[in-house]
Amino acid sequence: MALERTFAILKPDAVGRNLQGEILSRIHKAGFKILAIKSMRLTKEEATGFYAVHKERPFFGELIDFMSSGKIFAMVLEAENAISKWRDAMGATDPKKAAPGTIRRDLGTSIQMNCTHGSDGPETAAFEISYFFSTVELI
Ligand code: 3AN
Repeated sequence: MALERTFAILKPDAVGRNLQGEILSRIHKAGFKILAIKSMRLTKEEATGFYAVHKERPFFGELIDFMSSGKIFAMVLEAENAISKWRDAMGATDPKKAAPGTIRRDLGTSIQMNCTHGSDGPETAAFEISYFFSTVELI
């Protein structure tokens, strides 16, 4: 199995609660390599472009407000089966429904404030990585 890359975000709720160290430690223990990482605050326009696929959903406005409300950590993670492996480590979108031991179950506080984002497939991962990182940042 070839190495795969996925895109991850530590959302404003996680950074605001100073959970970066805890979540990065889980990422290392799960066997990912952090290929690239940056801390930034998204503008509403940048968040809207990132979440464009969700623009028809009823929570879109709230999602954009939340994702631009504070600093995030954006990351590219590398591992075998990185996309599904990171989604497994995060757990279900709703922390109440996420399996015990997952990041969202242990640290998330609501379906919106669920600490982390992860790409849901290879095409999404390619788009999301290129939205945040240039080729030279991924060498
Ligand atoms: P996931 O991030 O688990 O792939 P999606 O793609 O269904 O979940 O949703 C994208 C993001 O939108 C989620 N990470 C979550 O923060 C937010 N979200 C999803 N459903 C709701 C909801 N019912 N109310 C508020 N925010 C939501």
